Amino acid sequence: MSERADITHAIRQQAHEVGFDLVGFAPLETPAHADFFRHWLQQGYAGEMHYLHRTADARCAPQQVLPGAKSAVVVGLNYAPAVPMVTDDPTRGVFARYAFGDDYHEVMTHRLQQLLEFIRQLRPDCQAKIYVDAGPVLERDLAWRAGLGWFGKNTMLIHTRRGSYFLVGEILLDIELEYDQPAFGGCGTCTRCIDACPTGAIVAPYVLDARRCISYLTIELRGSIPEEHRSRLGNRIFGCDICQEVCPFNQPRSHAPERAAPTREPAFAPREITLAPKLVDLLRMREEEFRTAFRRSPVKRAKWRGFRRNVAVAIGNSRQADAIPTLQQELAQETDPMVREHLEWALDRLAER
Ligand code: B12
Ligand code: SF4
Ligand code: SF4
Repeated sequence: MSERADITHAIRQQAHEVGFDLVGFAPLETPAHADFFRHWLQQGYAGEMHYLHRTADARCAPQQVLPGAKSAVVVGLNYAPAVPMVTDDPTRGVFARYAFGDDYHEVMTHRLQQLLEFIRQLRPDCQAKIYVDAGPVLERDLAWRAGLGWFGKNTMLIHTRRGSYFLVGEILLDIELEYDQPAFGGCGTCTRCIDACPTGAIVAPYVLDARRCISYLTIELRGSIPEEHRSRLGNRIFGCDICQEVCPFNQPRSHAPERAAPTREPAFAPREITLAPKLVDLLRMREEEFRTAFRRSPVKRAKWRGFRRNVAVAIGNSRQADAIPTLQQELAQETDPMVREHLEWALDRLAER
């Protein structure tokens, strides 16, 4: 075996050793789907995620992100929880699975640092950069190129045997490695995710209008949630997994028991508060309690006011008239006009019933 093959093999083994479920290797080239990404931005589908526009050039030229970079080690970490999801009680909030435990940015960055230490034992002088989600990298394209999964019509990266409940991170390196083949697979004639999306956010196969996606509306959007979408949010208060829940590649089968199998990552173990909490209890939380409950959790990204906005909408959708006094109490003390407007909307909705 060549030295390059030896190093690649050793990194692959170590990546599993430090806890990653998937690992692959890609050359750093212009992303195959760069033009699609630019077209997507031009259509306005990114909404208020201006950082995607600002970093578009870097995303389409990953070689520039680290001078001399040649390769990427791309990893996937399974986050499927071991506990069953409760989604059908409208008085209880539903968090996206990836937000049940600790923040994956921290968890994966820490594990990638461990992996990089190992790589530096093999190649002490190599230059490297670690990214998890937040870097100027088209991660799905890179992970596809590294063989981790193919693109579903819901735009998720899907691993044929494991499904799509995995997160992506990478180490860019200035050394050459032995590269994997791009992932191969497809949805066939299935359209379940497109049919199930409550807000019609998958506007065509492989095309997601983020402005309509519940994940964007409950996490990224800072201001008011457009009224036309509020009733469709149901009880999803942080992110959304519906287009993954219905996907056949996330249903375990005898030939693919790893699909949606529980994560091995202890940091992703669910916090009590993320397991079907009562919506009225969440609305009664004070800011300090919110900060404590969601310290080092992805949920803090929504910020206190965004979180209250989301909970108010879910209560409005809950048909629970006995939530009216709580809404009134919260309205009496709420000073933020944006949150007030959502509390009023919820009161109106419950009064209609
Ligand atoms: C912005 C963003 C969002 C936005 C927009 C999502 C979107 N689909 O574009 C919002 C806020 C809505 C979002 C939601 C979610 N996100 Co997000 N998000 C990102 C982020 C930061 C950038 C994605 C991006 O550039 N979008 C623009 C589109 C055009 O690019 P793309 O999604 O990469 O899609 C590629 C393919 O579709 C391909 N392509 C295009 N057309 C075609 C056509 C064909 C035929 C084919 C084969 C391919 C193909 O080209 C595109 C460019 O590479 C990435 C992290 C990163 N740095 O890349 C995470 C990321 C994509 N998100 C992730 C996750 C987990 C989620 C959620 C599941 C969270 C949740 N539960 O709420 C949802 C899923 C919603 C969904 N169905 O996509 C993971 C996905 C892992 C995976 N297995 O796919 C990522 C990679 C973060 C990570 N580090 O793990 N997200
Ligand atoms: S995450 Fe939810 S809202 Fe977004 S595309 Fe999937 S099903 Fe639709
Ligand atoms: S639900 Fe069907 S169409 Fe959607 S991603 Fe899964 S296999 Fe593809």
